[in-house]
Amino acid sequence: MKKYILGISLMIAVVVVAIAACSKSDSGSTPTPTKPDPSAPAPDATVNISNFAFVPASVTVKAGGTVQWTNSDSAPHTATDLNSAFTSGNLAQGGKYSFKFTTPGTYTYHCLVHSMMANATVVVTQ
Ligand SMILES: [Cu+2]
Repeated sequence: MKKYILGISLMIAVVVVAIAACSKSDSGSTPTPTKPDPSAPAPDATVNISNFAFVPASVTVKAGGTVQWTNSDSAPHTATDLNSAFTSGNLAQGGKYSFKFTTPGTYTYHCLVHSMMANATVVVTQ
């Protein structure tokens, strides 16, 4: 009888140790956040292309500021200025494009692939 109890408690001890080891390895495998590329300057404004829309539809930067677009859709998109000041070319999903705006003004742009996508703007202040 004593042997039986000893065996049970030993099994419980093994299970407890296994659970402890498991939860320990879980906390150890917490994914580290992806670090931004240190060689790329941080954008002054970002635009997400998502669900066939530029989000936000208008961003404002100071002259000399950089805007970065990221395509979150599986469909390809472009960010193309109506007056040809800039164009991203086709961005695949996850693709990024940055443009540095040196001249103040309002830049209206659209997607060359999807004419039904609403225009968006970049406002560049002095
Ligand atoms: Cu598009």
